Amino acid sequence: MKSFATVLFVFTACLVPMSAFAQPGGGPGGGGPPPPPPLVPLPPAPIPAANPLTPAKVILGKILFWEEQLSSDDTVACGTCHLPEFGGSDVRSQMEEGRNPGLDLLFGSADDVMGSPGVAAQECDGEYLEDDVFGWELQVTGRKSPSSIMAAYSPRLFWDGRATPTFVDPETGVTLITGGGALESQAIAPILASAEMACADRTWDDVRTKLEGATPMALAVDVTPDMSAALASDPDYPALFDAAFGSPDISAARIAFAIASYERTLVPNQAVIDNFIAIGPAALTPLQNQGLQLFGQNCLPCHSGPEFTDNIFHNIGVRPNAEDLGRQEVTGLPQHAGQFRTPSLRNVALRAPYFHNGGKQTLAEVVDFYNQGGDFDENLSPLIEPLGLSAGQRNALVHFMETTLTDPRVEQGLAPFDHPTLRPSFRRGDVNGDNNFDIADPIGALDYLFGATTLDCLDAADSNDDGAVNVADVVTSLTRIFEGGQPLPAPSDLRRGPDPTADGLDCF
Ligand code: HEC
Ligand code: HEC
Ligand SMILES: [Ca+2]
Ligand SMILES: [Ca+2]
Ligand SMILES: [Ca+2]
Ligand SMILES: [Ca+2]
Repeated sequence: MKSFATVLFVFTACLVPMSAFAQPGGGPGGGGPPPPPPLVPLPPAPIPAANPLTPAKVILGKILFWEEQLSSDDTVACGTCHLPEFGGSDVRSQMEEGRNPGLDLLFGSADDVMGSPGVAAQECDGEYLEDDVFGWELQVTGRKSPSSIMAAYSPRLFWDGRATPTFVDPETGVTLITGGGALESQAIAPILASAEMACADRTWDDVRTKLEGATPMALAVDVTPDMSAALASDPDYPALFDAAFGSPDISAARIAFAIASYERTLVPNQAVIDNFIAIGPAALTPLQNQGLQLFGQNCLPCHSGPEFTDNIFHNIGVRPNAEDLGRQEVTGLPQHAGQFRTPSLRNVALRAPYFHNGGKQTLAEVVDFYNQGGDFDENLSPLIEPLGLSAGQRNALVHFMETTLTDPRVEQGLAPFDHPTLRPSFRRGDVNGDNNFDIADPIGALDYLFGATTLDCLDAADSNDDGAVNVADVVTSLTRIFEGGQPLPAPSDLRRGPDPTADGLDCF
């Protein structure tokens, strides 16, 4: 057990004896490290003075965050990769479509990363490009998407911290925020990043022109009541920017200010652990209390405080450093090799797979990883060493993370975590939904047409995209399979994506 094994969550909100959390035989020994700060209620997210929170900015930011038209080809919103129901991250990281081949560029080897599909490589005139790695398919990010929820609490963002507290306007070069602006610094990155939302060489002029001509939320289903109210009085983007900033001009900095303001309102402080913070151990079951004690003994100082993170960088031995240098990529310092920012553990149960590479499927695998002192030891943090936990202790720790850290509003997508439904994504022609387009698909369509089966995604069966599924679609598919020619209509049989032409067909 490590030297701070006796360090506990100090609990001050009510008079609980320290022994309630002490490891048997432990106790505040002389000369040890200082105790961690007390587990106090989660404070509001910090707000930089240069970007005060206003309702008009927050609602504009919420609309922008859920706006698929913010991407070059209308297929990806920020929320596509950051869904509350998945803890502010992306369930596609559990699926083959979320696989990035990693450093060796080979799919299926140990350095693969389970990330998030963004847009397919494309010119800004709309022509798709064959990418060296992903071909005609959607490009996939090289890291797992960390949560957009709780991001407001970190002075630096991204796994490597490259989004800095100082926010510089990318269009003018003027420093607009001198501290506390990591969310603003972060928000401008994906909009011009080609793996995430952008065509090649996308500019802020492109983004501005697009938003000026767009009808906000035109592609969204189930727009939230607060969005509808804002759109009723300000039905286009210039009007929404006018309401938020006092003039209708759209700029990168204003987009960033609005999105950051929205993210600062996402405070997930209604988990079981918050009840514990309010009333003490009576809020927890015995197993949860045991898990909390083990957590206090083994997972601090890194996952500390009501944020459940120190927001700094450690190498905990997830992968060989050469695969992803992490913090060293930002600082250039070899002592930072393989260091990544500690994620908040709030809502962690919703967010599998885990770590910057999405390499662990379950929280039980994560706990086993810590129990053996990490998987790799090059430049390993001295805070990581084998823990010697029994199976029962490991189970209690997993149970604690699974059952006390999730805010039910996040899990259920309730306000302020509510959002429109993004359009379902499918591959045209892929009738059986196995993510391949081949002869099994028109056969499946015939089965459907002769009443032998039902289909989950009728849009996929509508091979010619005329809004109806019939024998003409079977012919279209067979022609494409046996004679080649043009890909099927967008999103095409070459890649997944939403249906650009609304119709009465359902897709789940
Ligand atoms: C295609 C998927 C994708 C899209 C689209 C996307 N993100 Fe992300 N997001 C990621 C990934 C992957 C990372 C981590 C990248 C890294 O650390 O290098 C990330 C990181 C973040 C972070 C930092 C969280 C942290 O703890 O460090 C925030 C905040 C965030 N994104 C918000 C947004 C916003 C706002 C948008 C839209 C403007 C957006 N994202 C669009 C995948 C995406
Ligand atoms: C030395 C600091 C440190 C200690 C001690 C530590 N962690 Fe972590 N934890 C991190 C860092 C850093 C990451 C991200 C590492 C990465 O992805 O490369 C992380 C990631 C995680 C994740 C994945 C979260 C996600 O969103 O992907 C979980 C779960 C987790 N830790 C739980 C624990 C538990 C349980 C303990 C105690 C047994 C523990 N940690 C101890 C620093 C630490
Ligand atoms: Ca690989
Ligand atoms: Ca198929
Ligand atoms: Ca059809
Ligand atoms: Ca259609």
